[in-house]
Amino acid sequence: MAYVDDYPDASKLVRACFGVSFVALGLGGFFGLIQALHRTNVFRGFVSSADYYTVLTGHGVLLVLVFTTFFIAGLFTWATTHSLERDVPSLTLGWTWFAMMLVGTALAATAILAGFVPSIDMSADVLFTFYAPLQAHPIFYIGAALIIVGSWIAGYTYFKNLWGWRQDNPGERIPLRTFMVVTTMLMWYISTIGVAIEVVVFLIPWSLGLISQVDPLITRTLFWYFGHPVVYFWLMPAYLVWYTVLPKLSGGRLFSDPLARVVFVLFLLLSTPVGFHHQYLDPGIPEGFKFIAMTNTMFLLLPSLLTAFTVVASMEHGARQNGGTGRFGWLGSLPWDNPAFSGSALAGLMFAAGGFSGMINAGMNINYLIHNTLWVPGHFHLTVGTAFALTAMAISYWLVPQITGKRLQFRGLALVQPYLWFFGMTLMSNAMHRAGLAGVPRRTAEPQYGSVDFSGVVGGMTEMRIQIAIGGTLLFVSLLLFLVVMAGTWMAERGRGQLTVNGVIPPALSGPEHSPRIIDNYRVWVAIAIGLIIIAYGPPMFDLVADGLLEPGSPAFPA
Ligand code: HAS
Ligand code: CU
Repeated sequence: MAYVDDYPDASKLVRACFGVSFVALGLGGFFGLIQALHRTNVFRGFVSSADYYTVLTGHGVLLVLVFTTFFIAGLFTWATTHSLERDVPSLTLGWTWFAMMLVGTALAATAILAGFVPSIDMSADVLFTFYAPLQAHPIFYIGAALIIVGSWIAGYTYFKNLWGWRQDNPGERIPLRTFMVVTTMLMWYISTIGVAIEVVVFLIPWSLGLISQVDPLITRTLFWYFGHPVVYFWLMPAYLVWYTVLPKLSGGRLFSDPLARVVFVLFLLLSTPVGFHHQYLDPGIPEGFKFIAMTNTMFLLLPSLLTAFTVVASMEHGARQNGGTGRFGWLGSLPWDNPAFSGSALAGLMFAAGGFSGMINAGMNINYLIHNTLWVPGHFHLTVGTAFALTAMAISYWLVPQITGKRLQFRGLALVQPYLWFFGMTLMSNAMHRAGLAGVPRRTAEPQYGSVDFSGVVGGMTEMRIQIAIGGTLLFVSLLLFLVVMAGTWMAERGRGQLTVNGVIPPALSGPEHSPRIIDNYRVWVAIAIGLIIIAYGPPMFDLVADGLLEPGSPAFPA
C-alpha cells in the first residue's frame, strides 16, 4: 500500500506544504549562519550591523512561523488522512488554505526583505515577536494574519474529515494520530485569538496610521497569550512523531495509547494560561498573576515528563524486540543507522536538555538572571530548533518517499546529517547558555555590549564565541545535507515497486480501550481550558485594557 497512490489529493497538499517549508528552512538557515558569524565577530562581511536586525527578523519569521506552520500543515494532513484512512475532504479547500498561507508568506517576506534595500520605503525589522512599539509595514501584519487564517481553514478540513469518519464508524475511538491533531488544533484556535486581536485591532490600524498610538503592554500581553502555546504548536507535532512513528522505527509498539491521549489533553488545558512567564519583567502586570502563570508552567512540565517515560519505554520495547538486552545494553539494538530514527531520537535527547533550561526560565526569580540574555536563544534552539526542526527533517526521510513514491536518495548524507546537527547544536547551544549566564544579551549585532567587560567570565568569551560560530556553521552544513537529500529524492525517477518504506503503524501495546471515553470528549476539555484562561488572564487583561484606554500609548519605533 503506497500512501501516494491511496491518498492522491492529500499527497499533493503534503508535497506542496513540505516544498514551501524546505525553501523557508534553507533561506532561514542561511540567515542563521550570517548571524552566528556576525555577532561572534568571526566574519562580518555579509551585512552591516544595521541590517543585522533584518536578517534576524527573516531568520525568526522564516523558521518559526513559515517553516513550522507549513510543515505542520503537511504533517497533519498526512496524519489525519492516514489514520482515518480517508483522503482530504476537498482538494479545492485544500488549495485555498495553502494559497492563503503562501500569499501571506510572500507579503511578510517582501516586507522583511525590503529592509535590505534603502531606496524602498518599506521594512519589517520587528523580529518574530512583532509587538509594539517596533512597527512594520502593514503588509507584514496582513501577511502574518493570512498565514494564521489559512491555518484555521486547514484545521477545519481535519475536523471535517473526522466528522465524516465518525458517521461511518459510530462508537469507535478516534484514531490516535487524529486525536493528537485535533487537540493541537483546538489549542491553536484558542491561542491564536490573542494574536489575531493584536494584529487586527491594534497593529494593522496603527501601521496604516488610522490610530497614532497603541499601548505596548497590551500588544505584548496579547502576543504572549499566543506566544507560549505556539511553542506547543511546534512541540505537539514532534510528539505525534515520537509517540506514533518512533516506536515503530525502533522495531516495537507504543507503550500506552491512553497515556498519550492524557498528555495531549493536558497540553490543551495548560498551554495558554502560562503566557506571563515571558513577561515576568514587564511592569504593569500584578505579581500574583505572574505567580499563577509560574505555577501553571510547573504543572505543564508533567505532560513532557510523561512523554519522556512513555516514548523511551516504547523505544526500549522495540529494542528488546530486536534482541536488545541489559539495563542499558538495549540502546545498542536501536536502528542508529536509520536517519529517520536517529534524527527523531537525538531530537528527543536534546529536548531533555531544552526542557531543563525551560524549567529554569520558568522560575520567576531565576528568570531575572537569564531574561533577555543569550541563554534564551540557547534554550529555544534546543526546543524549536532541535526537538521540532530535527524531528521534522528526520521524519521527512521516512515521509517524503511515501508522499512522492520515490526511494530516498543519497542515503549516506542522510545518515550523517542528524549527528552533525546534534553535534553543532551541542556546541552552539551550550555556549549560548553559558554566555547568557555571564550576562551577554540576546538580540544584538555586537560581540561587545557597550562598555561591559566580559573578560573575567569563566571559560572566556572568545572560547564561547568560537563555539557558537563553529556550531552555527555545522548546523548550516547539516541543513544543506538535508536539502540535498530532499532535492535528490524529489527529482528521482519513480520506478515500479521501488518504495521501500513501510508506512503502517502498529497498534499500541495498551490501546484506547484502556482509557475512559471522556478523554475523547473535546467539549469538556475546551470548557476547562477556557475556564483556566479566564482565571489566569481575565482580571489583568481587564485592567490593562481599562488603563490602556485612559493612558496615552506609544508612537511607532523607529518613528
Ligand atoms: Fe520555552 C522562552 C519555559 C518548552 C520555545 N521558549 C522560549 C522562547 C522560545 C521557546 C522560542 O518560563 C523564546 C521566546 C522569545 O523570543 O522571547 N519552555 C519553557 C518550559 C518548557 C518550554 C517550562 N520552549 C519550550 C518548547 C519550545 C520553546 C517545547 C519550542 C518548541 N521558555 C520558557 C520560559 C521562557 C521561554 C519561561 C521565557 C524566557 C525569557 O525570560 O524570555 C517546558 O515545556 C519544557 C518541558 C520539557 C521537559 C523535557 C522532557 C523530555 C523529553 C525527552 C524524551 C526523550 C526522548 C529520546 C524521546 C520536562 C520529552 C530518548 C532518546 C534516547 C536515545 C533514550
Ligand atoms: Cu513560554
